[in-house]
Amino acid sequence: MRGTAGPAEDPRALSIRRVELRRIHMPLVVPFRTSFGEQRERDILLLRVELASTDGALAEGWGECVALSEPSYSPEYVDGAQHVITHHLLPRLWAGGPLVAADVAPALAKVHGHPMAKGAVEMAVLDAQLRSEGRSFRDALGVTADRVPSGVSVGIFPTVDELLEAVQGYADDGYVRIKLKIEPGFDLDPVAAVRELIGPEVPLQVDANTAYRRTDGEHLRRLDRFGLLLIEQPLPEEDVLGHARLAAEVETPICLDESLVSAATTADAIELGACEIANIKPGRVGGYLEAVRIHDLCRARGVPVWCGGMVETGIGRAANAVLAGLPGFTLPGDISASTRFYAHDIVTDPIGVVDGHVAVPTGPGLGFDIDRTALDEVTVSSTVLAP
Ligand code: NPQ
Ligand code: MG
Repeated sequence: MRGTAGPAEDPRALSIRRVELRRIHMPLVVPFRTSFGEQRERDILLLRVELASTDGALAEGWGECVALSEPSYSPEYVDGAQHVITHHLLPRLWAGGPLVAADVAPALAKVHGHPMAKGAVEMAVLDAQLRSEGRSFRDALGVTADRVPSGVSVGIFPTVDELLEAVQGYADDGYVRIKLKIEPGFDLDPVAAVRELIGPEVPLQVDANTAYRRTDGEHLRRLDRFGLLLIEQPLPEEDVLGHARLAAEVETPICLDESLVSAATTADAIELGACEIANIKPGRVGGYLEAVRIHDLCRARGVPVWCGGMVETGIGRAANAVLAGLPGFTLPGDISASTRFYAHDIVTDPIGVVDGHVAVPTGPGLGFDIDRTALDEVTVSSTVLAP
């Protein structure tokens, strides 16, 4: 099941003793509307793994699954992720013996798809492994940055006036880059109004979440006049060729999000001319280790990358802030303060924005500490699994 650099020889190899699958409901401070729908709360699956080293020491690790409650952003959804983890992923890991985080993806490779479910499992193992070694994710990745620039993603509003009010609030919070969600019928006017509001210098970009069609090139070219950093995922995720044609037609750089499901698809999209900038979301690509590989290949090809967000809790937000410290992340990410979405986070030291930046966590593991009381308050179910 595992490659030749097998865990049998790896002194860090750990056995999974127990896995707790916890579902939490987190209300959003304001509804968040995108071209695929409006969300008012987040239904999130967390994994808590207990790993035992050969000398019997136990380490705990947490993973956050970024699947939404419905398959509207990507084919995965949280109930499906919980099912595939329970019935297809964990049984493969139980069968395989001691492991390190790098063994997880190879052990799960025979399961097709389900990157968000796989990524959550790998994340929990990675967190536990690093904690057992007393190491931070920051040190493991060789990140030297102490902080990373923070961007904010702003939803679709019923009126442009309401959008402007929201953007002004985020500008006042200090975010160094604004991303507007767009869709046909809510694009040119809101972008023009926001550009007018914030002035020509503030970095601005848009995200369509697949809402346009190949025939919309002429329309999207009208966005060129607003000096946008990028247009994110205008076309359906399968339409990589359409994005390549659009990139030739529109001056504003085309950035892919939903289309990039692995390092291989990213490399191909770049070669095809469809991906001038890459949004890297660890969950979407099967985990943080694949995300690092995508960072590396984009860097080698001179393609700028930035860290996307899935409205994570403090768990995913901490890990994303570390990842975004890698040198190829040359654009501000969707790593906003926890308070952008949540009144109460489930970690003791939620990500905050100071001077337009978030601190890169330096603590052991992925760099967060769970606030057990806060976590229990939002927990709606818990299932414990063991081999
Ligand atoms: C994106 N994220 O880049 C996604 C889409 C997304 C921060 O814009 C609840 C409500 C959860 C809306 C997770 C951002 C969501 C959500 C992800 C939108 O495409
Ligand atoms: Mg996006």
